[in-house]
Amino acid sequence: MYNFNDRIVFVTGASSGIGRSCAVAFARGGAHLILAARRMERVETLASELIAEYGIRALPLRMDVTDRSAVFEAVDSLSSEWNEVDVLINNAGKALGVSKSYETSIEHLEGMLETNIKGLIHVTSAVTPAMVERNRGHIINIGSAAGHWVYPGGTVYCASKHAVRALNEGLKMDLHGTNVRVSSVDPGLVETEFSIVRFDGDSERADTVYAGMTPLTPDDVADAVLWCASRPPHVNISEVLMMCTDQSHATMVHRQ
Ligand code: NDP
Ligand code: 8X3
Repeated sequence: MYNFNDRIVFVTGASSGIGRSCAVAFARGGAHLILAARRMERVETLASELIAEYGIRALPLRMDVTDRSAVFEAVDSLSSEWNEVDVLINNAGKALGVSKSYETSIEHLEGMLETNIKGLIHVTSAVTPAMVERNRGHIINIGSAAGHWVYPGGTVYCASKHAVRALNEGLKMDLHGTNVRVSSVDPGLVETEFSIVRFDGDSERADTVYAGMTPLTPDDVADAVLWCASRPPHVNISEVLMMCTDQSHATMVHRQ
């Protein structure tokens, strides 16, 4: 059990999957949580559950990371109880479709770039200056195996996650000489609502992604995030590339 007593942890995309698991894991460690997502009712319910279960503080925050001014307004208006963020988990993200990029709607292509790249930049730019001022903090980006490899049907999603990897590397250099840490946790297949979103709500098709194999769970990824955040202050984990045992490369998945 790691001790995050009284630390402030800000999770984007806390309403589902990896973000939700991160919220639970850090709450178990005693952290206070800012739970951001567009689906407010979900983060409200999660906040109530975590407060009741772990006796921590939790702040549900309606936030669309693609809305630059809304992100800055939300971060700037955090009260003194909440505005000293110790750990920012940039998790909000999505893939849309598996068609060839030139056969995918431009709205879907832009949706991935807006959320996965610009959304992450918005939140990071809003939160990082106060970390630099306090000379402490940790930004943990949820990248992807898709930031290491490109696979057919994932051109723009993979491009967005390659960009996250570059942002992760560059941000560490931007913060060189400060005590603010930057890490990326880059999973392969994780069973969440990710594929349901990718296939526009078609959960039967989403199930086929994980058929006959044992994917990572969102809790597995949250474990890695917690591990990065719990290293001693002089240790910065740059990136963690993790896949389930059944996955050996982007498209190399062992199925029974
Ligand atoms: P889910 O679909 O379960 O969760 C995605 C989360 O992102 C939701 O909480 C959603 O909240 C939030 N989100 C999406 N768009 C926005 C937005 N515009 N503003 C704010 N929040 C947003 O998927 P995962 O948990 O799997 O995905 C989390 C991250 O993990 C993503 O960055 C994804 O790319 C990455 N990842 C996922 C893998 C997988 O196989 N599942 C593997 C590797 C990386 P809401 O809709 O309420 O706003
Ligand atoms: C999500 C994992 O393999 O579907 O980032 O791209 S994958």
